[in-house]
Amino acid sequence: MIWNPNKECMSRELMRELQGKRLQKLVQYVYHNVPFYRNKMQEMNVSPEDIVSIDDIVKLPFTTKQDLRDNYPYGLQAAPASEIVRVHASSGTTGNPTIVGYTRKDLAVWSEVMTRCLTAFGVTRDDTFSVSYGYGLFTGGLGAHYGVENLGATVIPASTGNTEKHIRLIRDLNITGIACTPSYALYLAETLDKMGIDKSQIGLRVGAFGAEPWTENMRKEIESRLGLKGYNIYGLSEIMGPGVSYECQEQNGSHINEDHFYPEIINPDTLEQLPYGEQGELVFTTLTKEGMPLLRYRTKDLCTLMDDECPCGRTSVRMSRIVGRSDDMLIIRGINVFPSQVESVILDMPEFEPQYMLVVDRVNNLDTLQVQVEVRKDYFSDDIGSMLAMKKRLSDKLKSVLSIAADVRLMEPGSIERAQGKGKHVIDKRKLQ
Ligand code: DLL
Repeated sequence: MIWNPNKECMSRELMRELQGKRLQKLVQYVYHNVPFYRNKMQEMNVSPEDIVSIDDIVKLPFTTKQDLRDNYPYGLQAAPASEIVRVHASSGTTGNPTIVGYTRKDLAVWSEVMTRCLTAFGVTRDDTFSVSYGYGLFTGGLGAHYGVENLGATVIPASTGNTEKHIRLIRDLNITGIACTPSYALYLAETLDKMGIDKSQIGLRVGAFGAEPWTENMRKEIESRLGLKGYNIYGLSEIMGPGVSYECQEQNGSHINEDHFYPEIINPDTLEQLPYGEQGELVFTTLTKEGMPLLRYRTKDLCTLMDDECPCGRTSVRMSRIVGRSDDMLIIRGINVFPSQVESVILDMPEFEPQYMLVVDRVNNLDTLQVQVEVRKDYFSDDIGSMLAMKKRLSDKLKSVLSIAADVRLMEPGSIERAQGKGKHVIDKRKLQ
């Protein structure tokens, strides 16, 4: 099923025309309402009249997270305060949080794009759907919530926490769908085991997983443990929240809601736009947003864009999985390491739980990488020989994938802290020194 074929299946030509028109309007709007953008454009000698088609987007300035911080809290807001009906905030680990204000129309667009996602995942009015992203300042909970209601399915605003009670509700209310982070989905599976409930006793059939990077192996793991089909959903608060892009039944990349969020890939060093198919940093322009519209926002997320035809009938440009964030990438002894590479290796080996932590440190001026990983109960033993052999198997695989040696620490099942929201997989002690 396709929620809005008019937009999701629009011809490429008409879509580009629509994007061009919307960009023109957007540039006029921010030029006249956001001094930050007016100043930037004047510095670059660009006026709103220079923007005629979507290809002119390259003439416009970029926006970074730092710009949002510098203009905290409302400096980039374009709509008057009286038009803002909701505010979300994304917590950074450092500095000011990012504040995002939404007008009534922004919220309607958000519900619409979320409904497109849920429909692509196969959710219908007959489903009972648990939203287990955190509610509150985080966009996950309320963003997904209004999408489910707009679709006409029944929403259970479970949020996170209280997992045993949640599992009883999943069983007793015959909940068929769930939206949560992949980390929380795993935690749910573990709690099911602990409670002695088999997946055949619950009716979950579809999961909308996102808010953090995850791998194909992680998908297989969650699917087999919860007995559902898992779909990727992507988004970020600055641009809207969940619902920027979504997988269809083909699961060959995520369709971008391009009539609202215009994607580009750039080389993060030269800032040049890259052609489809090349990996780089994802950049979005909000084509229709009123509250806090952004021009060419640098997400720091690394991926590729694809515009080949998708058998599902949607014509929108698709993005690959996020391979990592440019600020998540660890440089260890000069080599680029992404936590997702380690996750892939671990999940490929039946001996390990999908629970791991990378601890990076600097000892005698040399970077060190320790990989802590939990051994599954059935594989954990007192036999030192077999444990050492297991450790060596993992060390060898990591070495061949990462090109650097990692010090593997085998941990007891259940010993690494579980996340209910976004998982944490890296402790970089070099930054703490
Ligand atoms: O995480 C919005 C969201 C909520 C998306 C629920 C999907 C589901 P932020 O807290 O602003 O917003 O974090 C945005 O999370 O730039 C990515 O680095 C990462 N991210 C989000 N979805 C995915 C995904 C929400 N499907 C940041 N795969 C983004 C990989 C993701 N990374």
